[in-house]
Amino acid sequence: MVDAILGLQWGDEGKGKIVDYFAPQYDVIARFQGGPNAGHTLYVGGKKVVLHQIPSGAFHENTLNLIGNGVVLDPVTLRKECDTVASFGVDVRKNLFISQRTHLILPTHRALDKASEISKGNDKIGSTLKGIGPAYMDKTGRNGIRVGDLLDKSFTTSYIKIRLKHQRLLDNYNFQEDISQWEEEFFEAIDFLRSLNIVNGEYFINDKISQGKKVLAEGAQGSMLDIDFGTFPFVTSSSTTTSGICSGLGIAPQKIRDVMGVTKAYCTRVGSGPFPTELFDETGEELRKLGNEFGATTGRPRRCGWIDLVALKFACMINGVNKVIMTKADVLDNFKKLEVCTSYEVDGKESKEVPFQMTRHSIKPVLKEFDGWNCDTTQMTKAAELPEKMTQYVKFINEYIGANVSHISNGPGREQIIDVN
Ligand code: 2SA
Ligand code: MG
Repeated sequence: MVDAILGLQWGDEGKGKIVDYFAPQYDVIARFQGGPNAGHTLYVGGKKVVLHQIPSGAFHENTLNLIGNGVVLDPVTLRKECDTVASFGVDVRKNLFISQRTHLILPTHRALDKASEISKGNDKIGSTLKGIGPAYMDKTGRNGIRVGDLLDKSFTTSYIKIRLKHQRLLDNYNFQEDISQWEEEFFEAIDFLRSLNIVNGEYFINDKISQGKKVLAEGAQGSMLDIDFGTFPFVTSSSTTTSGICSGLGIAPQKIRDVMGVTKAYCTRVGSGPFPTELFDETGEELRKLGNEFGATTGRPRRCGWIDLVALKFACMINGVNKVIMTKADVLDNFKKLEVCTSYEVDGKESKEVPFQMTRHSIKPVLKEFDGWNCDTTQMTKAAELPEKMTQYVKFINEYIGANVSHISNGPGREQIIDVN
């Protein structure tokens, strides 16, 4: 049996905290896509930890963590992160497993990411510059190197071959950067990676499922950044939606039970691309300040706006979401008025659908206003304590998207989450 937790917006919905909260109910937490572009923030014993490569179950003693084949892995980031979690007493040699089919991010992938972004000028994607796009390009282009290849004698030859190929591309971009330091770190990290549990991920996960173990698939980024269903080309390069779980772990669709979608009570986006409900005024500024909306990986300020129910309903449809977890509801505690987007005006015509190409249309959000609840909800622990106006706000969202809001998170702490079912 497999359940999933994934983002329904443009990432940063608070998946890390939610995975950490549910982790004790599972035996295995598995990442199925993305890479060090992810920034999953958790609080462990009051200390903030941001995970990029290691699944968010790392801090639970009896939970195994799998980096699946659908992930792209930067050995340097992984190594640093292993040191971080080890400082909390976690033994990665006992609870971390890596699929041999996982593709590696090479130093030249990072350089290519940067070169590509520079070449795009104002049209840049606003990538995290972690080498994600180029690494996935080498996977689909059938050039990449996989974790299992590290165990083979031919690894260095394959590395030199692909590096030469990349150098020609970088020359084409006229991009120059000394990556010798990165390479040194990379090879040290490769040696470290060889000492970890490299497994046949498909058998690993399916064996666990047949033994009756419970698996939680942990998504990174969000549905609107999906390579197929997101706001292309302003997306990431992986399948962030439910379908990515099957291809990114090697499990059959019938094995997936609950799909828990995470959404903020408002909306943010980091990087370029369309964002119909974006606020450019002091309300947007207030959301950024109160919500501490800065990239967990890059520190970039996130763009902020009202919750977009058109996009949220679309994400629920694509993912087959049956439970919605609403995070950062407390960030709205002090707003007198709230708005939610119930349809788009696309080229002057009202529509409740996400259009094929958001960028080519002028999209105006049609907004419905709600009264704010204007009280501190951060100490509340039961659904019955929640202010009536918040309940109304959530009820409206619930009915619109046709999925059940099961939990409301009212602060960053592990204990700040309310079961509203
Ligand atoms: P990339 O690096 O190729 O995946 O970038 C492509 C687009 O995907 C966006 N993206 C993200 N959006 C939100 N959160 C992400 N993770 C970090 C975080 C981001 C950060 O948790 O805060 O620290 O800046 C993430 N990763 C990728 C990215 O902004 C591009 O729009
Ligand atoms: Mg994040």
